[in-house]
Amino acid sequence: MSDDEPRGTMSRRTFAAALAGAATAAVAARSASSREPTRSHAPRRRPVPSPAQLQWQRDEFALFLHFGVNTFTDREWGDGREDPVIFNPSALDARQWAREARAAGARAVILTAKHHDGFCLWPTKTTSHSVAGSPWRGGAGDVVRECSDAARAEGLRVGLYCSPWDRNAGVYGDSAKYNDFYVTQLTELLTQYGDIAEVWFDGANGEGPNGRRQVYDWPRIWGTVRRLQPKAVIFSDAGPDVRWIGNERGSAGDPNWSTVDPSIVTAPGVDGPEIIRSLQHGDRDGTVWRPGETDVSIRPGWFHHAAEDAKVKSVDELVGIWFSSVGRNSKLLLNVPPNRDGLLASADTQRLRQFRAAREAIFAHEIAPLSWVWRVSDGARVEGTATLPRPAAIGVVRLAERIEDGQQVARYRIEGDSGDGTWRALSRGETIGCCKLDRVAAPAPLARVRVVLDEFAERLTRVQVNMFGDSA
Ligand code: FUL
Repeated sequence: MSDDEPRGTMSRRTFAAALAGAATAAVAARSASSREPTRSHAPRRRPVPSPAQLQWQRDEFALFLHFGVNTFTDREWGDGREDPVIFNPSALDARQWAREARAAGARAVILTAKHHDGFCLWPTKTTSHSVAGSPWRGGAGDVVRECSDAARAEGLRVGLYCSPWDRNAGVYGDSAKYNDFYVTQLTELLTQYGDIAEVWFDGANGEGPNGRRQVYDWPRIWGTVRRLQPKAVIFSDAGPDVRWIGNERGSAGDPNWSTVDPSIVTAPGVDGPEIIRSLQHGDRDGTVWRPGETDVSIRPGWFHHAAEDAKVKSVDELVGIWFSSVGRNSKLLLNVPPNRDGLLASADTQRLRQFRAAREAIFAHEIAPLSWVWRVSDGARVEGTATLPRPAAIGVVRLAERIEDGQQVARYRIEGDSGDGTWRALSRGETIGCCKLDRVAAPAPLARVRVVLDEFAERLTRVQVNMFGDSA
C-alpha cells in the first residue's frame, strides 16, 4: 500500500492528537470502574511486526513452486526410493517461472529445494540423492541457483522450502544425526544462494505409528536461519515469524488476528481443534506477532500432473481466494508447479494473467477524492464520514490498519447514505489488520459513506479506507 493516510480533512497529527485525548478519556473511564491500569502502570504494549514481517505482509502475494522427482513419477509424496536419473526436465527455464510470477503480480517465489522424498534440487554435499545424480545439465545443474538468480533478475524475493521430513535420508529418525544432516543442508541453502526472504518449514509427516521417530531440534534449526539469514522470516505452524493458516483451501479465518498465544501451537505438525482455531484466527490478546500465510495450489495437487491440466482453478475461484486470504489480513502463497519440461504450463500461466486482470478490474475505479472527517464518539468509538464527489455505486471497500503500531480493531461496520439522510448497513466485520476487503452490495448510488470502528483490542486507532466503484 503506497499511502497509509486516509485522504481527508484531518492531518495525521491533528487526528492523532484527537485520538490521544479520547484514548486518555477511555482509559480513565475504565480505570475508575475496574482494575484497569492507571497512570502509574504503563499499559501493556501490544506486539508489533518486525521490519521483515512488515515487508513479507506488504508483498501480499508470492508464488509457490513445487518441483522435483514427483513431477516425473506423477506422485504427490515420493517414497525416497526414486532414482535421480528420472529427474530430467527437457527445457527447464527458471526465467519463465520468474517472468510469469512477476506478470501475475507476485513479489516473491518459494521453491521446494527438497520435498519429503529427500531429493535435493541443488548439488548438496550431504547426499547423492540430488540433481548431481541426474542427467539434467549433465549432472552439473542446480535448480536452486537458476531459480534464485532468475527471481532476483525479475525483482522478486526468494524463499526456500526444505522439508524436515525426509524419506530418503538413512539417518532420519536417528535424531541427533539427522539434525546435523538437516542443519548442514540448511547451511548450504542459506549461504550459497544470496538473500533468502523466507524459509518454509513444512509440518507434514506420514511415518505412521510404526515409522521412524525424529525429534527435531527446532531451536537449533531456527537459530541457524537467524544466524545465516537474519532478515528472513521463518514459516511453520509455530512460526516463529509467520504461521500456517491452518488449511490448504485458500481461506484465512475471519476474524484473523496477527497476534498469537505462543503456548498453543508449539511446534510444526502438532494438531487438534484448538491448534487449528489458533492457526486460522490468531489470538486477540496473543503476546507474539505471527501473521498467517495462506498456501493453496492452483491445481488439485501440489505437483504438476498432466491429467490435472484441465483442473486449473477458475478466475472466479482465484479471486475468491484473494478475498479470503489477502482480504482477510493474510498473505497468499499460490502454488503453480513447473511441469516435466521444466516450465509453467500454459493452462496455469494463462490463468495467472487472467487472475491479475480480474484483480485490476476490481480495483480500477477508486472513488476519489474522499474527504474523511473523523471523530471519536462516546470516548470509545471512532467514526469516519465522507461525502462522495458524485453519487456512485460501490463494489469493494478496502480497510487497512497501520500495523506498524500493531493490530487493534475488533469490530467495525460500514454504512452508506443514498441521499435521504438514512444510514444503511453495507458490511460489517471484526478484524481488519493489514488489509480487509469487503464486497459491498450497495442498493443504490451512495452520496455519503461512513466507517464506524466499534471495538478495539486495547486502544483507539483509525484505519485507511479506500472505496472502489462497482466493476460489474
Ligand atoms: C504439505 C505437504 O505434505 C504437501 O506435499 C505440500 O508440500 C504442502 C505445501 O505442504 O504439508
